[in-house]
Amino acid sequence: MKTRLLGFAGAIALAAATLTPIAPASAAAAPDIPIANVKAHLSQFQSISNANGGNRAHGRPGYRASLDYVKARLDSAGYQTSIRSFSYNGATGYNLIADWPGGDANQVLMAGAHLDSVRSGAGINDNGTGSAAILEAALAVARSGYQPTKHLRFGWWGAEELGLIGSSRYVSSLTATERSRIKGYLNYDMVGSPNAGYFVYDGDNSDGVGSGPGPAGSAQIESTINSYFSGIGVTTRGTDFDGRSDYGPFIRVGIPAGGTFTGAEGRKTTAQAQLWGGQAGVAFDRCYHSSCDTTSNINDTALDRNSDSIAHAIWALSGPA
Ligand code: DPN
Ligand code: ZN
Ligand code: CA
Repeated sequence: MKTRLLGFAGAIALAAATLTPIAPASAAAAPDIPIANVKAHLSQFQSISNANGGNRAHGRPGYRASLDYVKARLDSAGYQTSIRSFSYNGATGYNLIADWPGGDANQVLMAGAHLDSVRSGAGINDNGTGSAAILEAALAVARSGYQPTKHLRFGWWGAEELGLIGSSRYVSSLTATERSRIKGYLNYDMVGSPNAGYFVYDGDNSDGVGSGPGPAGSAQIESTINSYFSGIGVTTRGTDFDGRSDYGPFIRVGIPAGGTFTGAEGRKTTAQAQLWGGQAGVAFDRCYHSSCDTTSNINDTALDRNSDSIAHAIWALSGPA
């Protein structure tokens, strides 16, 4: 036995060395999110729409079928899922909440996307993309066996298109204590626009215009997302918390929020086309809220980059502080 020859001082030194961590604790790296998997979910949403009267809207069978699809994938990956129903406009709506077992229940990181479409079409960019991307990020958590410091929760919202109904109902269902446990909310609504911009919610109001800064902590979310994009050489621009998506109910109660967006009916400027490519003077999504928002209405590069940014944000924000 070598230790017998070390003597007292040597044995202490060996014990100290054994107790010294080999490397400082650091967050595990986020996996690459396979774009093919995200697109497979979009194909499923398209098929669901086709089989259910051409949409996935609140109160229509295509909405519930979309929810059942997402829930089944999460259940088989080991998530604890629950369907929260609500009633709106004479119809039953549903949110889907999925919790990844483990992590600190007092520190919750949440990611969400609206799962409903408008009645005019399948809603593949708006918002099959956000729904599919966070689903695939959730499945990547399960595949990698990631055990984050924070507790992870995902939400798919109903009836966003009718005025952020599902997300509002969810937030108002929480007690003050439950709200205070949510340390961050990441929102993904339209992340594959065909004439894509790379927008990140302007948590710190660094541009000084539009809505003010988000709740404290929103700036950190924004910079975490921006660090992913700068690492792949993509310049982002801020987009205001103008209340048009499901982060609205969260920031109203003081929950820090962030996320990405690739543009809706607004037109890409010349400066933006120089920055990102695509067509100046054309809408980011020409099929916004129309019947042509199908699986053909997707910019794969934008969807891929945004999906990877979601994994990056989830891993970075849920790991050791
Ligand atoms: N909330 C989107 C819609 O469902 O119509 C549009 C939108 C998304 C606008 C994100 C701004 C930011
Ligand atoms: Zn929409
Ligand atoms: Ca601003």
